[in-house]
Amino acid sequence: MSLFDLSGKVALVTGATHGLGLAMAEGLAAAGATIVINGRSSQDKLDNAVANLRSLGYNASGYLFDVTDEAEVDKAVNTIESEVGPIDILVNNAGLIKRIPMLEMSLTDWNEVISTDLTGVFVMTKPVVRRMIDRGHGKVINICSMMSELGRSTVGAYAAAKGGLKMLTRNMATEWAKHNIQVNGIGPGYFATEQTAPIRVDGHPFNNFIIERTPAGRWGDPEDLQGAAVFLSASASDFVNGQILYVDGGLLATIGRPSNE
Ligand code: GCO
Ligand code: CA
Repeated sequence: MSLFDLSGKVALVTGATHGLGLAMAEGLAAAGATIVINGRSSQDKLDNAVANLRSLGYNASGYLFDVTDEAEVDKAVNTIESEVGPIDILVNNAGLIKRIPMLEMSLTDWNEVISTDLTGVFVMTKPVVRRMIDRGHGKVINICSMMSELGRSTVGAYAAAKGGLKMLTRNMATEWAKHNIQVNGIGPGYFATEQTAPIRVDGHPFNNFIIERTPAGRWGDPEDLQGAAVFLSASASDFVNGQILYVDGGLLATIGRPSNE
């Protein structure tokens, strides 16, 4: 299906040594893309993830850099484009969460979340999109969250960053659409990853709460994101711009239900 074919495309997925990033990288690879994954701190983890993708028969490589460091990012984009090829698809997935009540959260913690989850996307996207504009096409996918729409106690900084990322997505789409660049977001619902492991423990009240709160009645499997990632990377979405596609088992569609229903 050529509408969804990514053969010949290079996709960079940030924060993709594990979890949702790695699952999306795999999905793009399965659709034909050459994959570049990024990690921030562990060369070993990065090498393992690349080896894994290669063992599945995919064309993959990895680059270690920090998406919040402008000089490192500029250098990495240069190196990737000369060693692998022009980046056609950028998935801004790198992010972190700190679950701390707001009045107990230090400014240092706040700044760390905002700088990775929001500012990092600004820093990462600029050098990539400059080159996309020169080439006349490109796809950017920003990984948003339920917290782009909803609040929850203890995740104030994360919600502020992910809500900001939704608006940054719309603004990027506004500025670059005329260059044939599509910028969209994916908003994952509650997924079974390392990030949610502490709140997914069997018997943990939050675990039951999420299963009941989600119409599909389960946590998302990272593979549930692959279809959305391929769609927003492929020519099938060439006139879709500035949208956030929520992949949430129906969570945002509903107010929830009383316990006797
Ligand atoms: C939390 C969760 C969420 C999710 C996700 C939801 O503590 O509420 O970790 O923030 O990870 O981003 O879409
Ligand atoms: Ca995981």
